[in-house]
Amino acid sequence: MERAAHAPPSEDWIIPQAWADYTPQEHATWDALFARQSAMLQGRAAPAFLNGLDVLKMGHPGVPDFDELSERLRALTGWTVKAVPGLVPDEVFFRHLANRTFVAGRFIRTPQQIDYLQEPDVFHDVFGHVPLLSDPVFADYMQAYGEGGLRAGSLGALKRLARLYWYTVEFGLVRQPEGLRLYGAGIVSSYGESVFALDDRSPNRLGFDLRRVMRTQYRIDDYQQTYFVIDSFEDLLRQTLETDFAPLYAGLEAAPDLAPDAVIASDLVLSRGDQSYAQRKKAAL
Ligand code: HBI
Ligand code: FE
Repeated sequence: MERAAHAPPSEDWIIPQAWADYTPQEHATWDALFARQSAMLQGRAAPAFLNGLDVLKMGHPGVPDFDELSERLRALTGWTVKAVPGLVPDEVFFRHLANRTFVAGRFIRTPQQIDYLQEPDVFHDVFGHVPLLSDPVFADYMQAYGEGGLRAGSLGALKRLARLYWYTVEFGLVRQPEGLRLYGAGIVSSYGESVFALDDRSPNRLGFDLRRVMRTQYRIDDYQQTYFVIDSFEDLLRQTLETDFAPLYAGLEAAPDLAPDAVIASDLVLSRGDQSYAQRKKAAL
């Protein structure tokens, strides 16, 4: 008999967080990750991110209770946080974003996975993604992204939107007067990549350009080979709201995809990496 596909818990995939079910070890894992990351991100993460940690009282001991977190967040930008079993179908994800609901995994990594895990756990989703949802401009960007996703429809467009999400929401850098700062959730929730993305000589750091990002492939299993730098969240939101995506997608059909480590003539190159990380990693094995 065919194994039943993983049936969704409900139409919107939302499940109870069951906060009371977290074990003392799971709370301790959150506390250890929070203490290490929030300390090392001072002077590294964008001020809006650090401000989000404060106003949402994320330093409170233990895994955040999504209902409490949502009350604070809703008062600031209308966003709420709901629990889901893990990654949900794009269409479901976009619909939640369009409704200002951020869906977060409730599980937390084991102590053995403290440095890296591939699928998003509650530390990646809540520590990584939620603080910036307290920033009104970024909150608008995330909703606009969700609405764009619902309009995307065709697979080709979904691929390009996924790249936009990847190189901004997950792995974006922002230019501040004092220098480059981190804002992507995949970076700020990772100790190693929070160092690598700003300090290492290996990756390229290129000025953000919507068309360029939508042509650029990405890897999901290791540090990024290129980071894109926005001038501000206002600029990112403006580009997203002002772009008519239909002709943009049509124009991109003729443009070949670019490899994750590519640099092309039209790029605004803030720093060109030597891509030495992969070699160093192999040598270290
Ligand atoms: N589901 N829970 C969850 N979290 C995500 O970040 C997520 C997702 N589904 C799809 C997805 N992200 C990406 O494909 C986005 O580009 C849509
Ligand atoms: Fe994420």
